[in-house]
Amino acid sequence: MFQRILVANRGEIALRVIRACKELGVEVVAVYSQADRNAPYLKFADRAICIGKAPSVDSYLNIPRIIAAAEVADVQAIHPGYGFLSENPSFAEICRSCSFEFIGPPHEAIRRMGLKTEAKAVAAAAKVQCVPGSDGPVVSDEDALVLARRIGYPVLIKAAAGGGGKGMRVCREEGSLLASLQSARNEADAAFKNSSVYLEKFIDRPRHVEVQILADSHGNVVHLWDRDCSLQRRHQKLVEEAPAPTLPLKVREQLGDAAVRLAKAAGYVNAGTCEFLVDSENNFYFIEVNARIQVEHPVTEMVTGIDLVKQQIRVAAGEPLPFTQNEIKTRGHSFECRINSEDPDHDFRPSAGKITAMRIPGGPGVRWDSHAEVGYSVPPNYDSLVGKLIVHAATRDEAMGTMRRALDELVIEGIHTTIPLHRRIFRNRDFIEGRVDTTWVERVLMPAKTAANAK
Ligand code: MV4
Repeated sequence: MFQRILVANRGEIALRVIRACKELGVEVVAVYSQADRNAPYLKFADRAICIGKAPSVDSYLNIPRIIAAAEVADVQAIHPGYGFLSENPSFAEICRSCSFEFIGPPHEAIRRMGLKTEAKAVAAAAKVQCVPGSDGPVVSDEDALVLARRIGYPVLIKAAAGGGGKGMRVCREEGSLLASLQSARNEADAAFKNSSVYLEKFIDRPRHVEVQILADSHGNVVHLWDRDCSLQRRHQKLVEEAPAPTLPLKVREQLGDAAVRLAKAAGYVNAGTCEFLVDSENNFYFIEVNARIQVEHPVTEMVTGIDLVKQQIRVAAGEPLPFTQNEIKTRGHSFECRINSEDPDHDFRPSAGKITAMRIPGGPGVRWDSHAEVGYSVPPNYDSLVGKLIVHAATRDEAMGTMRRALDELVIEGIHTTIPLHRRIFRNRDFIEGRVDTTWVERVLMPAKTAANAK
């Protein structure tokens, strides 16, 4: 096992990794930007090193400064958390060439999975069903017109280097295809410096189901079952749950098998996620791989009893997985609410500032993963996650009740948060009965105000 690890991240996930290191008896070095110099979690690390000014490009995205901190602190490994440099193949490669173990997949796997067209090709080779579409990037306008006609409208244009919905365009008829193609290419080029796009059949109102996988460096790959992350707004997830509700066990087993085949074909090591779209008839289609630990990993931890961050560290240290697929069962049901410092009444505008009062819920089946405390100021420079409220109970119904109760106990004052919205969601009939998809928040829960339906 490593003697000392550096955490190249901030906030909630930095604290989550620090906690895992402590439990493993591994020393842990935190890095921070000037905006985070008073962050309370830094005191839990054995050492904290300032790496630069508040803007991410000067700190959490600055590879030379992070490598310098790792050299100074003499660590053996670097955990990238999520976001920032976590899926940057160059960073993973530089870590390894500087003799720091990167606690994540091999850089080759990150690079390959970073291109959705490549990921789909690996999936197809592993006999994993993908959304019907162009096999690879669209090479010309003529190519696009022929392909779209073959796929059938509506089609979705996606950026090969994309993620989070950037560079995505729905196209409903041939007449608008070439203009949509051009605007998708422009957006992709601006966002990812890569204008490559591909086509897919547009799936109507899909659910977003993902499978957690874990692979060691000895060729063992297992899945830790599924999560449903359909409840989102503008590609920002609001609630996640495990297991995916309404999916028959048979389909869940097929999803898990597909994810393992894909991970094996990709030469994947460490923790990762295979994302699928599920249609109204429970057909599932692979769309992309997330080559990192995800924000919503706790719901999987609650139902499987496996600490994913500790497992990431053990696998990176060369240890084999301590369980086989048959030993991984899910027990009960888990929900997570992402509590953001945003004002849902004003288009989710970020609400930075000082937390003046706080009450953290407790009791049976409640977990609170957060770096925030009273007196902590949420800086305006980074994402707005202030905490994750996670519950676990024997059934989905009971977990709903636990979450409603925990949300009612939770108090955060001084900043606007999404807590009132989460309370509404857990009292909503459609949500309670599992009748939601990726368009539901914007379509049903909070339809955009127009002149006609304002007030
Ligand atoms: C789709 C889709 C419908 N049909 N692909 C959005 C971001 C990217 N990760 C994939 N996304 C989608 N791909 C086809 N062929 C609908 C979405 C989508 C979505 C997917 C997952 C979670 C939330 C979403 C919200 C809107 C659209």
